[in-house]
Amino acid sequence: MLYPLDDTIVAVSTPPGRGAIGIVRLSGRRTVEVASRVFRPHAGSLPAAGIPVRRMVLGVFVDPAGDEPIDTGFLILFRGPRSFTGEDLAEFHLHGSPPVLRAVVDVLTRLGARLAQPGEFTYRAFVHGKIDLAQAEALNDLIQADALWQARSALHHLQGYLSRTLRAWKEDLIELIARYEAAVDFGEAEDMQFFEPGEAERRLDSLVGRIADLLATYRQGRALREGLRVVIVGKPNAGKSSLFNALLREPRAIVTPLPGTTRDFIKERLIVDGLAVELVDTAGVRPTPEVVERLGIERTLQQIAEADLVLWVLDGSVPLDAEDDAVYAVLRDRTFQAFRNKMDLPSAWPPEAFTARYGTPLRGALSCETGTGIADVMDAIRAAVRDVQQSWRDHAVVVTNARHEACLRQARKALQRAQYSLQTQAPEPIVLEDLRSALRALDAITGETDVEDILDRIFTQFCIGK
Ligand SMILES: Nc1nc2c(ncn2[C@@H]2O[C@H](COP(=O)(O)OP(=O)(O)OP(=O)(O)O)[C@@H](O)[C@H]2O)c(=O)[nH]1
Ligand SMILES: [Mg+2]
Repeated sequence: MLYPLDDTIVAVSTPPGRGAIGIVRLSGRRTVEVASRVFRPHAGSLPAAGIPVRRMVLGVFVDPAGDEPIDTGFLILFRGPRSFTGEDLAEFHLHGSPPVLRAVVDVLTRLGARLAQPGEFTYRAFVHGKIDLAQAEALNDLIQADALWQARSALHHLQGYLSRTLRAWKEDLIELIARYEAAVDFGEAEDMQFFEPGEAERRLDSLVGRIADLLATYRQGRALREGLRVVIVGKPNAGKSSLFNALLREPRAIVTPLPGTTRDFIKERLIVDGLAVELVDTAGVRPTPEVVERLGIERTLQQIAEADLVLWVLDGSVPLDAEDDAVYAVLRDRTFQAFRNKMDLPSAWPPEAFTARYGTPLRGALSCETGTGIADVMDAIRAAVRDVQQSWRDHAVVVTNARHEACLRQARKALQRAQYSLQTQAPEPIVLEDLRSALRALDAITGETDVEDILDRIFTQFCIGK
């Protein structure tokens, strides 16, 4: 147990600071008793039966020690299990005045409530089965979101779309396991047929296919939750930091005429059409750098490897040279958008020279000095943002969380081992081992590890009848 469950917890649930309202939550078995001692409903607002459930009741919050009023406000009472935490829960909607909220919490702790630990209300919701682990994570993502699409995709998971998909797959897997269990336990003795020929293989193939499809959504899904990674690369002095600043509309990165100014990458967050974008300025890539610069370049390579979109900035005022070739060498195996910078200066090469040298055309031309063409770069970012949003619309469920992705990979790996065992006609217990480990991996996403489920299947679904 992460936190104890048998006491009553209290916390201010609105953010610290002053506001029109402040909400204090109380949850646990003594909620009704404690709430009745501190809250005096206004005359007429209370039916004879006591505080009504799931209704806002107007009244006064008092300190029962001296019968001193602390604030007027509302009480909403929820009775477990029909509450967020799954147990009795009270919300006091008071004025958002820090001393008032502090006094209310003091009174409630004096009456026996304990100050809640971080996430403790949600933990209780999880333990009481109101939400699963993936939903608890989604709830946190929703609260932590700083772009609308982060919130939107988190809400989707909070509403249980991922959980329901996984549940259906787990049921298929449990059925498969149940039949194998039966085959191991009873098969030989009873000479019973637990699978049609080829049926186990078909079921496994279908599961592996569905998991692979879901895994394929992660590339875009990660961008929904963590932000789209846009990395600016190019040779030293090309104007990468200038572009970075222009996109951010603030002089965040140092710009100088000296090549090798940016030594380490710099990240800044930007919201583009409701999606978080992590913009990364990097150290210029060149073939023969000195030590510090070389370390910077290694980091640039790392950033490129993790990028969702690579913007290659070229200097149009100096000839294409070995330094540009060095940049191309690290980009050749991936997609990038190339922009020729410094178009306010006399041109040292025609656009076709780029195509001839690197086999792909420039995406555009710009000048960080005059601002021309910055909008085209923004359009390239917008297009990548739209791809992520479209991918979300195109899929019923998208994996956004690295932990979920790792679990899915594990599950797929175990199922692939089982496929291999089937092909090579390995004994049933070996197949079973991998099926069970795949189930554990899927269970880890939603946070249930349920052998009972498997046992149930055997005894309720199969009429072994002895
Ligand atoms: N005329 C002109 N100068 C530019 C333009 N963009 C950048 N510069 C200048 O080019 C020089 C290098 O710019 P930076 O933005 O520091 O280049 P960088 O690619 O970040 O360089 P490193 O960090 O050294 O790799 C600076 O003197 C800028 O003022 C442009 O569009 N036109
Ligand atoms: Mg720079």
